[in-house]
Amino acid sequence: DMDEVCEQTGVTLSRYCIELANRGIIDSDLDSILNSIREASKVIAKLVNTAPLQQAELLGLQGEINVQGEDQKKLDVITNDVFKNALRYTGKLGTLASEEEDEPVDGWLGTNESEAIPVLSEEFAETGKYICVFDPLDGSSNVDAGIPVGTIFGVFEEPNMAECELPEDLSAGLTDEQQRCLAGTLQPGKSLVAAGYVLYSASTELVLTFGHGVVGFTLDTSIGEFVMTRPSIKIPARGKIYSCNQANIAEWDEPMRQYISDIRDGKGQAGKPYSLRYIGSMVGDIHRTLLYGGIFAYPADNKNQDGKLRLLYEGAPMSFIMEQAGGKAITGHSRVLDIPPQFVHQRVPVILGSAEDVDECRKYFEESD
Ligand code: AHM
Ligand code: MG
Repeated sequence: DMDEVCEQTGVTLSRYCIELANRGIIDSDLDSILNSIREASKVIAKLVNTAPLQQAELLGLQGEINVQGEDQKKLDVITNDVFKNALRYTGKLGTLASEEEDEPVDGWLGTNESEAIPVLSEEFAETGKYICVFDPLDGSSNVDAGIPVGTIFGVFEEPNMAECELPEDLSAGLTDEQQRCLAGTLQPGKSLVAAGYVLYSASTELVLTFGHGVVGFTLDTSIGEFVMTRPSIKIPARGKIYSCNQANIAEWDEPMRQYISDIRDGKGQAGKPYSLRYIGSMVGDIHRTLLYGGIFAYPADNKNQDGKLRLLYEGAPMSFIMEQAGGKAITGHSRVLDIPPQFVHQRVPVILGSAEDVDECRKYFEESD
């Protein structure tokens, strides 16, 4: 009996998705994709948690790298395979694009990883209706030091090809199928139908939106289920914390430099100095910003005109979550969700967080025009 079980465990992520499907808010294909993401996240949580143990086993007590150690796969490669395989077997996915893949790949057969151009199988073209974009293990350079890392994902619906046109330089030389694959992937964030992240930290947190607000779940490892812990996440209208790699301040655009030094010195609208918190792991920094309020930024700088973070599978999903929680996400001048990507691994400057904080920052950009 469902109620009896839930009295003991709370609402699990799978029950939550089933209920949304029953109410027609999501369809069964999207439910099935979320199932895969949920299962993949549990495996990744386990891999991240036990990474030092696996490492120690390979190294041996003397700390000498043995034969296996040399061809040990990197965790970001393993987690990419975990995520990809989990999604592949739903049969509901047309295309997937990952930080770890050069080009979007066919989610069903998945045999085209090494090809420069994506190919869609006939078979799949009939079943796949969704496109999933993801970064399987963001901040993976932190793993060895036990610092939080995360998975970020977004889901698009396959667009009506009659309505979308690829720019000529992109479509040149591609078959119709290939164009469809690429056009389906290069959608602006405002077309996302779902987005979320998983934070692997003191606890494993899964935060999710289907465009009707933001919900948070925590992995209960004793039963192996994500259980709802935050039924409705709303970011405070203003915070007291800013989060960015301030070591780059000399490289930033003038408005950003001025804004950050003002809030640091208590010269901003709040009239009090802000605190700085920066993990250097986007999912952790954004999770804190979402819960406590404030602002997170990876702005453009002299060396990187588009910042560092990727639009499709980092900037856009996180911006969608932020807006759904009542926050905002801009590049400086424009809304992140409005930007149509020109290529899969495109970077984007991001400034996101509490609505009042982002508005205050945006003024600095407007005044600089
Ligand atoms: P990665 O995709 O190579 O792991 O890099 C992304 C990470 C983000 O999690 C984080 O926000 C950013 O890089 C930190 O960069 P920096 O070290 O330049 O501050
Ligand atoms: Mg990344």
